[in-house]
Amino acid sequence: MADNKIYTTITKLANDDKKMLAILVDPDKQDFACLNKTIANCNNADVDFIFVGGSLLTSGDLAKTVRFIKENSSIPVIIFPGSPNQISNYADGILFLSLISGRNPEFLIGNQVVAAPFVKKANLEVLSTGYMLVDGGTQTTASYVSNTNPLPYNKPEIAAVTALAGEYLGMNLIYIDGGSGAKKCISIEMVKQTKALISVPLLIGGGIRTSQAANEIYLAGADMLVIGNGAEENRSLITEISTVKNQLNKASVIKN
Ligand code: 1GP
Repeated sequence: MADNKIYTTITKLANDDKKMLAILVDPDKQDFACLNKTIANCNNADVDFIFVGGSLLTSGDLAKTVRFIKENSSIPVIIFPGSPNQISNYADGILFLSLISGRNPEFLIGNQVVAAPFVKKANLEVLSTGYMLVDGGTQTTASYVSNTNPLPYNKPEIAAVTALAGEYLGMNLIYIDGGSGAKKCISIEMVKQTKALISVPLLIGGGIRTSQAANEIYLAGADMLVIGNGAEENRSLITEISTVKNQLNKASVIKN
């Protein structure tokens, strides 16, 4: 059975008020030349995790992508699956997601039952994650494919209690996501209210395209940011957000 190395690292950093950065690679969106550049950027910056996955894979090959990253980087690779067939034993871990913002039983428990035996065989570290989609101003593939309504953007209190319910159900991480390519990032108020209510680490993603937005979301209480499209559109973003993260982490050492 896989150990709990990744979760131990995440909780230790979050408890020490240290911020983390994950870069999301969607195998459909990056060919290997492009992926090579992304990996180099991650290796040269201070990226904590590389997530791999997509709501719907049409052309990309998840297993080959994971393997290529593992051959070229020592950054832990975590699968962020859109479906039960996105599993690879070359990864270090997997976000075992339940889409708790939605009311579609297939994405709450059905797909998880299908995936469970394959995850066990792959010997991956399993990170139980309450996953919440929030309306980011455009319909995302994730909400379309999962056939769920995202949480309303301006209802931070619903997000906060949904996250709390996820924690009470035993989920070890909460991930609030505007979805890939969201027009608006998750609101500061939503991050603040959720962080105030839960005690497990909080991941925020979707539509983060500037280091300023990253800084604000970190300060509001996110423990980890997940950046996908922004890093593909602007090659310097990984370094810029990693610098912001390191500045905040230095400041937290001084504060403590
Ligand atoms: C999507 O949170 C991730 O699930 C990343 O979103 O691609 O918009 O950065 P972006």
